[in-house]
Amino acid sequence: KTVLPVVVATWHVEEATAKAMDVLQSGGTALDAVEQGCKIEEANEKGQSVGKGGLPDREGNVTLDACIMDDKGNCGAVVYLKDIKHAVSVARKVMEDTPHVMLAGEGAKQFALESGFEAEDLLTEASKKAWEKWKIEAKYKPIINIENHDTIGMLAVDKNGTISGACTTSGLAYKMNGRIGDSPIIGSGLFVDNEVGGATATGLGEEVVKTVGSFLIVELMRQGKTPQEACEEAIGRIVNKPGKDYKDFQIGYIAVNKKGETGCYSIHQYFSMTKYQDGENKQIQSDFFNK
Ligand code: SD4
Repeated sequence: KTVLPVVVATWHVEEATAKAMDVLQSGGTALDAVEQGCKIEEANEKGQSVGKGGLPDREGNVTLDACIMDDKGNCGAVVYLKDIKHAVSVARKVMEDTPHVMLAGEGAKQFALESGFEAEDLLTEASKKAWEKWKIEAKYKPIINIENHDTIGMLAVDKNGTISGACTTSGLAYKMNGRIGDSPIIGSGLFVDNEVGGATATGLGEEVVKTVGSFLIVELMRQGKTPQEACEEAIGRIVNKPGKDYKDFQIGYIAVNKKGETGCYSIHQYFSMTKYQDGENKQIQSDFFNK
């Protein structure tokens, strides 16, 4: 049974995984595949947690976080990027065209504009309305599983076992101005090691950062765990922390290894992974801890 190539992504994003698989099958690299796949969701205005149409921070700013990592261990990231919807492509440019790994805010935007990206208002009418409604009570509480479509983290393994990954988000809705999550942090929201596999995260970023979740999953796979076992252990590190009330927040992890085996696990129900493998592109409901 053919298991390579394979593309996996967080949540229900079949269009994005189809795009990535298409890139792989037409001879593109795993890096091209994850970038092109993520761009589908960044351009989708209906998705209120990625790219254009993302929900703003509590002051009304839409700020994007993204990162990308290739099979050679190169990586690039942008944080607090305003007005440029394809944050994942800017992250790739940071990786390929600068001596740095991460650019933030004004500097990231300036670099994007100089690289030919177009500025546009990312706050859509629908997101503006949602924010105005939120302001009436202005209670900050991340809601678990807002919808089945959220931050996108994507991993692709080409037919030769070459792995790349990307992660892109507008972060948590109504976050404090200036807040950065896990999604652009290499090792937290995403990690790829071409010897072993890759992992990516969605959910309450603060908790992913505290446990360096994606790096942890890749290291567990290096020690012999399957992607599924590694995701479960990484969720275990979060839910078993003393005094942590995991009942109030969601985290979902997905992982793939070099052979094309995949896994996913979350704290609560309703997390899902989209997987394109062996001619089938489908959403898989994730098993979860809190039963
Ligand atoms: C963050 N992990 O900024 C992101 C948000 C997210 O589904 O995944 N939302 O913390």
